[in-house]
Amino acid sequence: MNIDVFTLFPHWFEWFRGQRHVANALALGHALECVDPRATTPLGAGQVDDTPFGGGAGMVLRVDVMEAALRARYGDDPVAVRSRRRVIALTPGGRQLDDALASELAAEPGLTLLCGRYEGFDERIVERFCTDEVSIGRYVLAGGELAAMVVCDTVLRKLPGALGHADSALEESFSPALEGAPEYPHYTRPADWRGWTVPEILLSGHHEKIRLWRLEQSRRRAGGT
Ligand code: 6GU
Repeated sequence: MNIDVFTLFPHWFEWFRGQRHVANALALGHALECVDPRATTPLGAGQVDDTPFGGGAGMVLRVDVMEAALRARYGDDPVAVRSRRRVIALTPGGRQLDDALASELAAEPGLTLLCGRYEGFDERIVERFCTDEVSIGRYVLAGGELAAMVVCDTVLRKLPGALGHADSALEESFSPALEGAPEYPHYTRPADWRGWTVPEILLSGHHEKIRLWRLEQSRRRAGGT
């Protein structure tokens, strides 16, 4: 998997790249690279955005600037790039990210994430260059960078080998293995702390009963029973 993040703040991702599961994924041969549209802007003085037609607050990322950045990266018309690669605009009003979308994206060979700033993108960027619009929730962030990190985090941890334990990403909250429900509760030592004891079943060594108990707990958390 190779992920390209188009952002005006590439250095923000240096911290993210150091996270254990991200570093693991990169060591396995996956790539996470940042592209700064300011580096290839056809405008003077590093300009990348402009005031909105029709008036209003804020600045809008220009379509010519994003075209130049995408062309420089992929050596092709961005309109053609999107027919061979998932190109995602991070927007507050996009398709809401969930476990199913994360799994779908994790199956792609490559992802391009476009981070908007200020008032966001000129709509032609989204309409002509992108395959998807993704949001991480119904609230507004100052820019797409944190959302892009959230997408990268949940996608990269699904790649084989990114987590320490191979099964960690299989049976977790919202996964098909748990019927889309939240995960069951976990406990560790001490088995008794201030009289707060651990459910006895977990100490029984009875694997099948434990499996069924966990599934029931998970269903209960989903509001089932
Ligand atoms: Cl993807 N971008 C911004 N700016 N705000 C958001 C978001 C994305 N998802 C939720 N809020």
